[in-house]
Amino acid sequence: MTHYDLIIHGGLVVNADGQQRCDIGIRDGVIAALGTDLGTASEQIDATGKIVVPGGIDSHVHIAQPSGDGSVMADDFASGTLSAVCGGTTTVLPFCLQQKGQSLREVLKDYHAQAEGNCHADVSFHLIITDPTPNVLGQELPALVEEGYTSFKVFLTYEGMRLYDDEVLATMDCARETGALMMVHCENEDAIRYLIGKHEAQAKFEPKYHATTRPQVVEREATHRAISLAEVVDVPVVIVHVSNGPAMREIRAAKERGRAVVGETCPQYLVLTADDLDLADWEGAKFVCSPPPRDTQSQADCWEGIETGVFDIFSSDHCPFRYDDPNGKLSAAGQQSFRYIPNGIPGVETRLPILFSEGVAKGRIDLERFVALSSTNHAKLYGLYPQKGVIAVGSDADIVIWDAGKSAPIEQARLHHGADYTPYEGLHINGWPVLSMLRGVVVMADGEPAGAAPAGQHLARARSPLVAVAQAQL
Ligand code: DUC
Ligand code: ZN
Ligand code: ZN
Repeated sequence: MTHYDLIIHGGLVVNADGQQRCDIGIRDGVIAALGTDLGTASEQIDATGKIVVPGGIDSHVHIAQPSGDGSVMADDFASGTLSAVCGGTTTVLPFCLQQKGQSLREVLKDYHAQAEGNCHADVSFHLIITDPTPNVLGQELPALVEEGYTSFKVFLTYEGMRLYDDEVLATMDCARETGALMMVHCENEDAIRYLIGKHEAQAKFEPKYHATTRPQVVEREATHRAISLAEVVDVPVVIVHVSNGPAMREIRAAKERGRAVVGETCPQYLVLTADDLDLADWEGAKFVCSPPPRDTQSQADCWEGIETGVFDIFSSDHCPFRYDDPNGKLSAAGQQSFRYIPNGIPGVETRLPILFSEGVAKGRIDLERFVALSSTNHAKLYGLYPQKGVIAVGSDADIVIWDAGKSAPIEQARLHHGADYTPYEGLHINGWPVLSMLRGVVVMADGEPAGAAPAGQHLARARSPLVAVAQAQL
């Protein structure tokens, strides 16, 4: 009789392409069998009445990312990845931010040193390119793409980090040459700077003005431009953290023209609005992120994007800062003006409960779409499939068990990130992950860390199949 290290019994096993009630046999951290009457096992988990899905993949997180203004991120790799697994996410893709003048090797060395031995989830890095010198584009990136760093992001906003259009084109050309995947943060820096100047001239400094200086149109224009520049070079492009209907429709139109454009949205654009930035006593600072949360119409438009397939991936954009902290949202400068409030909110642990509760429990998406948006599409897009993103024989045993009947509000006291607040405090959630497993080892049980030593690994990634398709078409 076949023997396994572990069998998960009786759950409803859901993949992006279907569901079945079956047992899962796991050996050496890998899924070894699916079916019934599999044999014996050293350990058994009863998942009767529960939903069993591939471990979540969050392909957009920021961990231990330095900022030029002295603010300090609330999560290091230990707390950020522990928070991830407690929320049903077993693989994260954080960004390594190149500072101007820095070599990419230097950047990676630093992030790897911080991550090594500390991660509770598997990790694979994207790069952020802020200084696309001939050496970076001609030497460093091609070598790094070969080594498995197969995606990079550029900013169209933030003085000191944004790229100008000619630099974006050159970077896209490098992506095309090397077969890497480009991600773009789409907001028009010049328009934002103009609006900030006007606001400050009128002594408008409160957090709520973060939203009015970054209106929808600056995102829509930059989204249109990023898609157009990608068309000039003829590369696929990922438009990250889309917040509203007009930007969503730019992506839809491009897809309809046959362009390889992928849209990503995030929880903050489904359940927060700009009104949250208007809380008294500077509490609106807790919600400062870019693009900012919009309005209820934008929420509905983002849902439409999810339901109709304009958005292929759902990520957290976890970018945590403490609130009541001189290195966080309430820094000396941050209390003076919205423009200096550290930009980003925590969310790696709450991403999937929000998508499950607002999406599956409310009947907006089915379980298969939940799996696609939370795991499978990330794995496919970023070159991790089928090692990750699917419950199949041969795949890593990264498995999460969900209890659709567990009902409780999000509370800071129950989260595991390093931030001192959650922007989703009190949001009622129907359906919580109750067990997370990374390569066959239980890392979270009943919402709490299971006490396993940090065993997360860094994953070198294959090229995105999207790039391969685009290259084959040339
Ligand atoms: N962009 C991100 O992707 N995350 C945080 C801040 C930002 O501008
Ligand atoms: Zn961004
Ligand atoms: Zn981000």
